[in-house]
Amino acid sequence: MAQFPDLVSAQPLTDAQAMALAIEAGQRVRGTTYPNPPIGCVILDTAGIAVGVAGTEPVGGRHAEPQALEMAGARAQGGTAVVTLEPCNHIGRTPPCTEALAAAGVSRVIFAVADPNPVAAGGSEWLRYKDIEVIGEFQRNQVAAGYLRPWLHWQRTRRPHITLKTAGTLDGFAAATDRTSQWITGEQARARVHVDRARRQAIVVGTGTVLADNPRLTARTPDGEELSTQPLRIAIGTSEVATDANIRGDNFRHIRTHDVEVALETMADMGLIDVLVEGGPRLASAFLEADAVDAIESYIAPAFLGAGLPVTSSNHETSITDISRFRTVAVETLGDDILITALRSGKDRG
Ligand code: AOF
Ligand code: ZN
Repeated sequence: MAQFPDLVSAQPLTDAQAMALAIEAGQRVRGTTYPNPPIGCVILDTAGIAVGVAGTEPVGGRHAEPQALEMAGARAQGGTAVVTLEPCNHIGRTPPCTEALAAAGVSRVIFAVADPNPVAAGGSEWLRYKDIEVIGEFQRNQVAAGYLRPWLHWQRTRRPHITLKTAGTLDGFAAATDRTSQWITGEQARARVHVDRARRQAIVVGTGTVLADNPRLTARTPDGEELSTQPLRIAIGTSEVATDANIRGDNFRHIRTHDVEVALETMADMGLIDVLVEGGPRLASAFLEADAVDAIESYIAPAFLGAGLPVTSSNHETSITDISRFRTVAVETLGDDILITALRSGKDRG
């Protein structure tokens, strides 16, 4: 069940506020629904009060809409459904959401992103045919450039969406020369990294980093307890991973290649949609040079090391035309640190 009673409202909401709530609901189920997209749905009663809020259940379970409708009960009659994705119009693993919305007597549907999946698309037309008012593309970019981006990328390309996470000082070092890195970024930034890991399907590092740092790559609370969702842990590279390495366990995979294209294809075959690459510097550079990085999440500490392990490290000579430039979509302050989220745009990237 992915119903969120704590998100229902006491006051009437504007459509924009309702969409923000739907985005929050979708965000909460991110990492638990793949290969289905993490979708949020809010049902507003005739007064505009949010009486049902839900997100997609794990695959095979219910979509967001029927769960939000269940919460709303009779109060959905004459109300509005606000959804982050166009309601599906197909009998897949579950019945069509369009029919559930019509049966509940909803008179208006607002969604952010049209469903690019040809099998599920066509919801708008069907709802309009049933005399339900449909407003599409409402705050589309907030959702399309936000947490739905990996799934949309996968729908277009059938390849995983790669987010590169870096953490370092203002002079671009991820660790000191002796590889100690413990307290470069502060507690808030580290807590955020762990929550972010739990939302992904896989966390990737190079085998060099596995050898040097022996990371666990689990998603944990600040007290060290493992979070309920744990992504796959993948090592990429040709070096052996020791039988007692911390990264090993049920959800460990080793992709034995140095070739980013091969690694991407292997991850696509594994059905991965939302992948976080965490380094080290060689792997980060290899992904950047292959233009395989779709988004970056860069944590920067207001500190200098002067020397150490760089955030990225390439063997190739570069000139300014080789620069990998991204478009900043968010800058957040986490304690003393800042987090820059930026997207690669261009071909196939929306
Ligand atoms: C919605 N609401 O919450 C989600 C939707 O196999 P199924 O039946 O689960 O359908 C999967 C497709 O449904 C998926 O590819 C996408 O197009 C849509 N997902 N649609 O109305 C939801 N998760
Ligand atoms: Zn549906």
